Amino acid sequence: ASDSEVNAPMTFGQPFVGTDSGPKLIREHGLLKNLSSLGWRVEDHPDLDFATICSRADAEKSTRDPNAKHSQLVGAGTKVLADLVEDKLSTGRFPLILGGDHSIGIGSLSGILRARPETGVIWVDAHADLNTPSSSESGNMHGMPLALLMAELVPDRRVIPGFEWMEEGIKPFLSPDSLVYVGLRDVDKMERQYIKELGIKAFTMYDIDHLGIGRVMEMALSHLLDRAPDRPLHISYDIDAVDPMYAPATGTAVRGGLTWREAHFVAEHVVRSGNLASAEIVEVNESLSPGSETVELGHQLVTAMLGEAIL
Ligand code: DIR
Ligand code: MN
Ligand code: MN
Ligand code: MN
Repeated sequence: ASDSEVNAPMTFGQPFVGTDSGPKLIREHGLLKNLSSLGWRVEDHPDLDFATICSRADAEKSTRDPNAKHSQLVGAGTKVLADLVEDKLSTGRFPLILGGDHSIGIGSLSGILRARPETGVIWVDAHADLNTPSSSESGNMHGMPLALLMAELVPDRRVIPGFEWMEEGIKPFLSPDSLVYVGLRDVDKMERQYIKELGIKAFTMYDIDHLGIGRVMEMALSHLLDRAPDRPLHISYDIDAVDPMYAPATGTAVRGGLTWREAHFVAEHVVRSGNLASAEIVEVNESLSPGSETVELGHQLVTAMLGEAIL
């Protein structure tokens, strides 16, 4: 099997510096060696340089837009990421995307849906990331990636400065029934309404407490795979899904999250389906809790998503 590691150290989707250190730190934990020993032929990529992908003049235009902060930068960066991910998939590789903040999901998913429109998505997160520029209370684009992928929520992305590219070629839209959430516990009022209106399958921390992570993951995969057993799956793993006891080094930590084992189980169970075709980990920001085990956990979750099992 061939794996392509794409490093996407985006920071512009949220307010903290340091989110760009994720790819470097996770690799310093020996990621490439682990992946090789799991049998992957790893094709390593230099970090995407998001600060220079977008011109300074363009960057200025959206820096203070309260509805979609730094949208020119996020838009320019995710355009490049989308092209790269699409290319990797169409040449038969497994893209592993290391973020960066979760706004990179706009790019990863656009590329994935262009290459394989039937993909099902598992979004592991404390948050729903389903705000539109007008519903968002923060204006931070890491809270918007899924809304920008759904025609029902943002039918024309070209109105957002920096996202003119999103109507080019095949329109990559994610159907609400191709998405399942795991780990939610901090959902904004409008996001709650969208989840209900669109009928998006969501497993919150309540469901995990109630049913256990085993049953929840079975139900999550059966939602995506029962009617299409061969469809590819993508997992987008926000480290803030995990309890801050284990993953404090992230920008928007929320108490009451996944335990160390539950976090691993999510990845391990998705791998066992045999359908996983791409994976992403985001929002590791070491500088917010230096010396914590967050990076180690991120590294372990990546190796679990790439197939490491206990036995
Ligand atoms: C909040 C927080 N819903 C927002 N979102 C976060 O800003 O839209 N996503 N932190 O990861
Ligand atoms: Mn997120
Ligand atoms: Mn989150
Ligand atoms: Mn977050």
